[in-house]
Amino acid sequence: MKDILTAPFLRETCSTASNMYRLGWDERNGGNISMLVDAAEAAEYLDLNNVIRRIPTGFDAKAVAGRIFVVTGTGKYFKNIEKQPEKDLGVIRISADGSEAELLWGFADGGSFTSELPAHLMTHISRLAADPNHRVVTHCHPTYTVAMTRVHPLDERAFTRTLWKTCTECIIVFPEGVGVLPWMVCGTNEIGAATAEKMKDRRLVVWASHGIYGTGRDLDEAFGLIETVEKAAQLYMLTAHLPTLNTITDENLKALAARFNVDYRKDYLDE
Ligand code: 2HA
Ligand code: ZN
Repeated sequence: MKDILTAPFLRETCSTASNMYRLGWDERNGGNISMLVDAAEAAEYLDLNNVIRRIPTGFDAKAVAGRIFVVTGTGKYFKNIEKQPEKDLGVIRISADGSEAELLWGFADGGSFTSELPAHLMTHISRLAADPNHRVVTHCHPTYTVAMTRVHPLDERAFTRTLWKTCTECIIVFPEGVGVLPWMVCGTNEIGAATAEKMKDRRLVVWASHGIYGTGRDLDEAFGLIETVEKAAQLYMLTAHLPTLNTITDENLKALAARFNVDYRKDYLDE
């Protein structure tokens, strides 16, 4: 059996958490990460028959029964994950009936998975239906994105258009646009279901006055999506109070989409 502390799925989760912390997106215990791990890969590092503890999921997660995830712990600080992954991360498998998480490794101080597990698992279910190669869900509190939700209308079309028009990369990186939820109580099945609904045809959902969810086939994709939204939101917040002399027009956006061959959300641009 190989040493799990050398497993790429664990090392990449640690380094992503550190990056997010250093960018100021994960104050205190803010943010969470979950990533699907192939059973064959997990079996190189873990005895999959050895369940350490069983933790109720709190909702019906049957759609991902038997799937294995590495997931951040509740109350854990992203700042510390790289130094103590065995306490701050867990490797869990969803039980056959979807009601329990079977702990296979981690949460060594008796801890549990993130309070946002419903939003994570429901989002995994939505994204897997859209893309069988989907693997990662990340949540964090990027400063300018959250600031933007305080001063910009939360209408998804308007919010996406502002981001697309703020810097050139946006329509290429997230042509499907961003979903936006009004403020809701976090950590609940309700916000999980609302997030997952929007994730059926998007990889990004903003939570007003809270943060953002980004998903992808790997940690780089999920991280890069959030990073691109945050860059645009920063540019917006730096300039929104000044007269706008230049912008990216709808015609410009169509030309970009054609040049980079991206299937953008057509009704988000004017005729
Ligand atoms: O885990 O970010 O949304 C702390 C949070 C809750
Ligand atoms: Zn949060």
